Amino acid sequence: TRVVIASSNKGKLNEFNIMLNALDIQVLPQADFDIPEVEETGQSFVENAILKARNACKYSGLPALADDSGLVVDALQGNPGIFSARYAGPNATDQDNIEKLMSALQSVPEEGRSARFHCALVFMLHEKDPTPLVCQGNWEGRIHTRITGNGGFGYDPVFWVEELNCTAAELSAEAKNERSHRGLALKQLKQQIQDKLNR
Ligand code: ITT
Repeated sequence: TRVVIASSNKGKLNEFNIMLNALDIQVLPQADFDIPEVEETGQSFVENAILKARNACKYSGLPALADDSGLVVDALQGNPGIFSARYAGPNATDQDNIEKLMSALQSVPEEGRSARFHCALVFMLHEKDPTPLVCQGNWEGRIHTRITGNGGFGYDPVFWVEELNCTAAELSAEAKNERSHRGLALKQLKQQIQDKLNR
C-alpha cells in the first residue's frame, strides 16, 4: 500500500521515514506528486492537519498522513502555536524563528520559560473520508537561553529537555522519537492506520 506524507518539511519527513519503516506500507513524500500547498486557515492544529491530509488525498488519489505541529510557549500566551513555521515572517528560516523567540523571551527568567511541542496527526483514505483518524501528542519542556545542538529541526536547538539535561537538537533521532510530540502521536496512530487500510 502506498501512503502520501502530506508535508514538505524535511525534518518531519525524516522522522516519519524512520518511524514508519517497520510498517508494511510505502510512504511517499508530497513532493513526488503535483500537490499545491493548501492554505492553513484552521484555528487549531487538528483543523490544519485535516486540511493538509484532504488536500494531499485530493491531488494524489492516495491515502494521506498529515502533521500539523508547533511550539506553544506559556509566557507568550501560547504563541507561536499554529504559526510556528512562519513566526518571523512568510519566508522565515528556522534560525530566524529561533532568534525572534529568544528575543521575545529575553526578560523572562528560567522558571517562566515553560513550553510544549504539540503535534496533530490526521490519516485519511480519500478526499471524502468521513472518518479520518486523529491522534495528538505533547512534549513538555522549556525554552533554553542558548542555542545548542545540530540534530532535529525547527526549534529543537532551544527546546530544553529537563530529564535528559540537553536540548532536543542534542538527542539522537531514536531518543527524540521515543518522547516527542510526533513520536507519541504516531505511536497511538500506527495500529489504527494498519487496521483502516486492511478493512
Ligand atoms: P508542512 O505543513 O509541509 O508539514 P511546516 O513546517 O509548514 O511543513 P507546520 O505548519 O506544522 O509545518 O509547522 C510546524 C513548525 O513547528 C515547524 O516548521 C517547526 O518550526 C515547528 N516544529 C514542529 N515540530 C517540531 C519538532 O519536532 N522540532 C522542532 N520544531 C518543530
